[in-house]
Amino acid sequence: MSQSKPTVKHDTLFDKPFTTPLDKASRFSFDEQVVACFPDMIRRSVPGYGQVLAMLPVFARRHCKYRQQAGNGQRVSRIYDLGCSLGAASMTLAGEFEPQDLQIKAIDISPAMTTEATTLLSENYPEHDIEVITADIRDVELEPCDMVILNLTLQFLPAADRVAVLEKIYAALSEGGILVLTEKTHAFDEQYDAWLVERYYDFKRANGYTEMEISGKRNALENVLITDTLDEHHARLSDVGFKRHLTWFQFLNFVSVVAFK
Ligand code: GEK
Repeated sequence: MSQSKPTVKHDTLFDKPFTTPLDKASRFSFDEQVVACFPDMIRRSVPGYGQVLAMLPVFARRHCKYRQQAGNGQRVSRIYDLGCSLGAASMTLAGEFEPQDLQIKAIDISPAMTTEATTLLSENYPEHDIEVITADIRDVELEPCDMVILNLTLQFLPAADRVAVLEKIYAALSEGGILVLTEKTHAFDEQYDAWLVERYYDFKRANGYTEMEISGKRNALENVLITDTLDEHHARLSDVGFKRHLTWFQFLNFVSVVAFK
């Protein structure tokens, strides 16, 4: 008796935004539809996403030590999570710190994201001092802080606005504070870049993405997600004043850099 080859079942619910041919033309935006599938999508499409998040509290322990004054007069470590989406970075930090030690300010421009982040963070960490703010990070004033997280966010800003945001972060950080900047990058060398991009698509295939989903997302992100090279990131960090910054993580075309003030 011949047995038919088992087909891999793929839950299309999670990839709804990129599954119809028409979506190829649609511009990517962080709306309700993206929010619904976001945690699954980001884990399956960003190499190292979980590992980078897991290290944030480790870095915070080393570099944040109650420098800032909270409203109640207590000293807290103030951390900004810029472009927080559903608050995964804030959630990871809250899970590793006592409520009285930490003040988190999580900012995102998308109301669909911040509405959901507010619910998730307040349900999971009701005792923690976490403020979720709907705003454009280009417009917000930053209070003095000990750590800033830009996890896959700078890449969505127009290239011309990136320096100003980093200057603002540098000015707000206290001496000894850190910025953790995680980004998708491209390689300067075309051949290397082609190899990295192809292996990145292999990574997505291995995580269950179909060809249509991969090409749909690539088209939707065109002109929305603009990558820099790793050298450009380091040069920009130097330009805004960071004297020391190093690449602590790289997985294919995704990198994370820590910059020390
Ligand atoms: C995570 N950090 O899960 N101001 C504020 N937010 C913005 C802006 C802006 N100008 N532009 C884009 N965003 C998260 C993941 S996702 C990465 C970050 C991704 C927001 C946008 O609304 C979205 O929520 C986030 O930046 C990027 O650790 O989807 O690849």
